Amino acid sequence: MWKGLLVSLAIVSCWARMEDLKLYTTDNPYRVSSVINSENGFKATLSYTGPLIKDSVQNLLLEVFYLNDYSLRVRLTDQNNARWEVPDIIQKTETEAFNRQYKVELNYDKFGIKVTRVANGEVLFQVKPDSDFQYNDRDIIWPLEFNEETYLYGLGERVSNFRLKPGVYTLFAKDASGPFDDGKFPGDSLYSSQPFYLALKKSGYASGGFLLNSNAMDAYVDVTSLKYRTIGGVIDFFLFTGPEPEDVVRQYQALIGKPVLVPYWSFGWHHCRWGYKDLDALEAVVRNYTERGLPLDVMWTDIDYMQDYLDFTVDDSRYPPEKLKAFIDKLHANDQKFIPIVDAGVAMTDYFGYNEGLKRNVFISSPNHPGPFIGKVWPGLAVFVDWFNPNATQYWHDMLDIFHSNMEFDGLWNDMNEAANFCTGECGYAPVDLNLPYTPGGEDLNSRTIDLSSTHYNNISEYDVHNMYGFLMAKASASYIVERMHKRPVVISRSSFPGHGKYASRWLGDNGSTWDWMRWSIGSTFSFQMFGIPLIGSDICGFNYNTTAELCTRWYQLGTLYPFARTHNSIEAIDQEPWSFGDQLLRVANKSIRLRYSLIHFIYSEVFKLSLTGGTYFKPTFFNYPKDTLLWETYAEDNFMLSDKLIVHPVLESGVDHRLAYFPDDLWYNFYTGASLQLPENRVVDLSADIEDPVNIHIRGGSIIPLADHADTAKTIEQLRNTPLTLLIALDKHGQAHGDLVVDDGISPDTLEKSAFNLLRFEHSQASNSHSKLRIVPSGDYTPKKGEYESISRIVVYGCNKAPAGSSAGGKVYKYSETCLFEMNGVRLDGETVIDLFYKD
Ligand SMILES: *[C@@H]1O[C@H](CO)[C@@H](O)[C@H](O)[C@H]1NC(C)=O
Ligand SMILES: *[C@@H]1O[C@H](CO)[C@@H](O)[C@H](O)[C@H]1NC(C)=O
Ligand SMILES: *[C@@H]1O[C@H](CO)[C@@H](O)[C@H](O)[C@H]1NC(C)=O
Ligand SMILES: *[C@@H]1O[C@H](CO)[C@@H](O)[C@H](O)[C@H]1NC(C)=O
Ligand SMILES: *[C@@H]1O[C@H](CO)[C@@H](O)[C@H](O)[C@H]1NC(C)=O
Ligand SMILES: CC(=O)N[C@H]1CO[C@H](CO)[C@@H](O)[C@@H]1O
Repeated sequence: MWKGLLVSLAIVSCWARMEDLKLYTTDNPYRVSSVINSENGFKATLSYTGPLIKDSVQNLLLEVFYLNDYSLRVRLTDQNNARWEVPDIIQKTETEAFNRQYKVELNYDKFGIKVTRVANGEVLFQVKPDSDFQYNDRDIIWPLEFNEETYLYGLGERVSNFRLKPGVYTLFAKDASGPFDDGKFPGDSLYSSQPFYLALKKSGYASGGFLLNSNAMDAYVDVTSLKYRTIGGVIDFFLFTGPEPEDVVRQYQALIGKPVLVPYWSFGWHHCRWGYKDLDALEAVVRNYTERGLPLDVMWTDIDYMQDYLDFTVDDSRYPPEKLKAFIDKLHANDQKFIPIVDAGVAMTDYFGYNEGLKRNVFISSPNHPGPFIGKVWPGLAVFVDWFNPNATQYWHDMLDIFHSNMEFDGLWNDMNEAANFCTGECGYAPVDLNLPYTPGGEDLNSRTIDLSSTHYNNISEYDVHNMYGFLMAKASASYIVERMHKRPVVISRSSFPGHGKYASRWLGDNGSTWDWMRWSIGSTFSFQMFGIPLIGSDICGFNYNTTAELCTRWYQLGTLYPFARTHNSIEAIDQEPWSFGDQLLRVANKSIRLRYSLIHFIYSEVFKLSLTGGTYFKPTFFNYPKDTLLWETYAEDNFMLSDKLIVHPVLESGVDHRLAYFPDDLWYNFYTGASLQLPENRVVDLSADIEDPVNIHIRGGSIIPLADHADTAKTIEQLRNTPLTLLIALDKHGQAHGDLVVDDGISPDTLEKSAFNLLRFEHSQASNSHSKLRIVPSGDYTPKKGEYESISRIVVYGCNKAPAGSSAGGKVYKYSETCLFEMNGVRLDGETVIDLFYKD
């Protein structure tokens, strides 16, 4: 692919202004030589000329690839020795760049690279020749300078404000759902490593970057810069030019894989709790839902069901096999699903899970003795599957087969997969001293996890792959569901790594039942949307500590709009089932779940589309209005948008019955009444928010949303596949609107490959003053089953300023203040259709 031509590049000997030079004390010791240019990039050699440091890599190979017009890859590897590189994450893409949106300059004398945006000349990033760039064996610094104030997001996982304040952020997977992370030195770790950032400048232009590296690292965020400091691997850096935040996210997800298609049912209501000690308790919960007329789609079970916490086993005495089978059969007969937990640690005891794993040699090896590494989790001593061993996936699938024959689950919950370990390093041994020149997070990396000196198949070191454990476990669980159950995967994992969303999903972990944690869940959800894991949410009402009636009630109003909506609770906390706090919570929980139900076709369709295009569903409002700086500075995370159509302002504090809400400059209608919002000059509106009222939602002018009829009485979302739809049309100022509906079977794993779905496009436009047209344009090959998504019952128009006079479907018409209603007599949804709507002139 390299043409082998020696073409001299524009040499810029000194970009740095004099005052910048003072910022750096180190002199980058690498000199550039042998630059070879090609159509799709260039490569060069970097030779170390600095003082003798044992660890410095002497000769680096620099490779720059123009991946396409929007994405650039910069690789720096050791020219003489192989180093650890993350396998199998990057999607194969055509290398095509015709109209590159970026310009690359290389500094020769001392290594430096500068990438600017062609459109406006702004610096997307540069590594300055006088920066503290370094490439030592176990201490690599990749310092990015943005030249002006830059807002940074991402770099997960953490509980923090969405925008990362200047500070240090550790990327090392850990079972520590830690406290609020404000970047204080030495940095905090959480369950995942997600080394992707989104950068936003005052110009409103966004870019993004991704360091493909699985070693422990710190990210130093500053006002105009970001520095990655990793303890191994290589520099394999990707730049995305946007220019809007949503573009950046799509460009990133095209690289790491678009989100996996999850089943329709996974968007239903999920119930879970740690501490339901026997089958009777699970049965009582399901019965309580039914008796109270509350919908329930998915019942879960935490570690309680296991025999002595052994993976793949069920405690026969507390969950008698016959009765358990009848319980799950009944769930299935009622269109409900069942998800159990499966933990990472396999008990080191004489049982099939352990014995079979030994036979197939699938466990991670100890650095201290021959045989598997021994940690400790819920069952006591435990060993851990080495996902790099070619036997591992088949072992995992075979074990899940045994489990599935005892407990017919529909999805899997993967916990403790950072991997968590109650010992520091190997139990019974001192942790092996890593003797690191630099320690991300400042704490011994062996603390409460697998000793980093343990080894995997082919002598891969845990040191290099620690951050991938949860991702690889979830991937193996997902492939079980796809390959052996022939269904779309629902795998809710605690740890993740880039590429996770292509296979599996997430919840936000063991949060606390506090107002703060409820608020922080919004920013965390935004982050995971960027990381490509749309099916995510936090435990509604909170996990640790005791919730309160008011917090729980407000959390239902917010949480039933998370992409993944589950209540879950710790064994140590007071009850928080919807019936645990009297009638008010019960009423609000019921109404909130049913509000979600009414939106289910919208939710499903919008998240489905992400599997085709990438992008975000539950997003910061500024993703839709990137030029509105007030939205990113002041109002970034007390509100959110669902797709580009609904804006939500939940109540996030105690003791209030109204709240201030900022709206971007647009046309907005009250979602429930259709009243158009009158915005004052500062566009801040005092919204009433009584605790019994549904959460404040406004629909953006120009949107069409399909609403499920009978959401007020359905027992499961499955029933809503077979009820008519109401189309809600919110007009923009030109009388136009559009929206989508995806129709498919909701479960097949090969829907995308076979194109077995219909994407119905709704387009509303004005034909004359008294006549508008709603065009329904289908595309795709799915033939609905009888009754499925059959008809439109009504069309409701927000912003119609005339009285309706009738429609081509001949039904009755009504006018309520600013809202018009057309009864449609069940216009069928098959084939291309045009519906005429008439108004009195
Ligand atoms: C089910 O409801 C009953 C009656 O309100 C209550 O006593 C019981 O604790 C509930 N069961 C569970 C598991 O919440
Ligand atoms: C929940 O809603 C259903 C359907 O509207 C109703 O039948 C039931 O009584 C409600 N339950 C509670 C507790 O509000
Ligand atoms: C896979 O398992 C078989 C036994 O089933 C064993 O002989 C073989 O060594 C294992 N392969 C590896 C790579 O560990
Ligand atoms: C395994 O890797 C370690 C360091 O990562 C090295 O010291 C050792 O020699 C390697 N062993 C083999 C068998 O390649
Ligand atoms: C939660 O409430 C229970 C029962 O009132 C109490 O015993 C416990 O100490 C509380 N826990 C916390 C963390 O406040
Ligand atoms: C605020 C809060 O609840 N933080 C807790 C989250 O959960 C972890 C345990 O999983 C605790 O260590 C934190 O204190």
